[in-house]
Amino acid sequence: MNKPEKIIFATGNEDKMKEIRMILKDVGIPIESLKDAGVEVDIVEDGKTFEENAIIKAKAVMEMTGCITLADDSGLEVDYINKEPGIYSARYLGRDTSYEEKNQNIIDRLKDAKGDERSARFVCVIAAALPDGRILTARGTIEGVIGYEEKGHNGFGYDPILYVPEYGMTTGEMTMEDKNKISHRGKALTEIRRKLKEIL
Ligand code: ITT
Repeated sequence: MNKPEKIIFATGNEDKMKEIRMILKDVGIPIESLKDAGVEVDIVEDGKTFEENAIIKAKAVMEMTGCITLADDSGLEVDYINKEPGIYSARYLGRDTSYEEKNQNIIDRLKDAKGDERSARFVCVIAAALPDGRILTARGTIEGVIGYEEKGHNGFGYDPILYVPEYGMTTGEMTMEDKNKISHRGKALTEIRRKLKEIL
């Protein structure tokens, strides 16, 4: 396949896009967000898994633009509450509810959970939809425990409550550079990049 002119990343989440740009900065192909590409679309994420939702987003934008399109579906799984909020992470308690409230709500729901019972992880699935119909996917996770209070002002979303014991801090206390080296998104992007390299 000829080297593509550009790759579209089908996300409307600017915080994700910042991390993605940093991780993919040396691929040598311009990466455009939906905004950069002038694509306005409201995609219904009605899949039952991160994989299904990532594929739905990537395919919809590839079909609209004819370009190779990547999409990220990600979220927080908290074991004590049956892996909630999971694929509903962005919609948990309503899209417009602040993350301060969402995070506090999760901390409150874990008030009786001790030690290992507080285990949780971020999951990220990246899908790539190619104009010839091929679909690739890659999954990355980062394991941690839910903290007893929010910590850190870096990152976004649920970062202040995922404490990573190995690093002695939450992902919200890490610099973006450090988070990207070990994060669910960093791992999934590295893997999808490897898979794309094999065929481009
Ligand atoms: P797009 O669908 O437009 O990409 P979105 O924010 O709706 O944006 P998702 O449906 O994949 O994306 O929801 C992901 C949510 O999971 C995100 O809004 C955060 O609440 C949470 N999340 C994902 N990655 C995260 C991270 O690295 N740090 C903190 N929270 C994260």
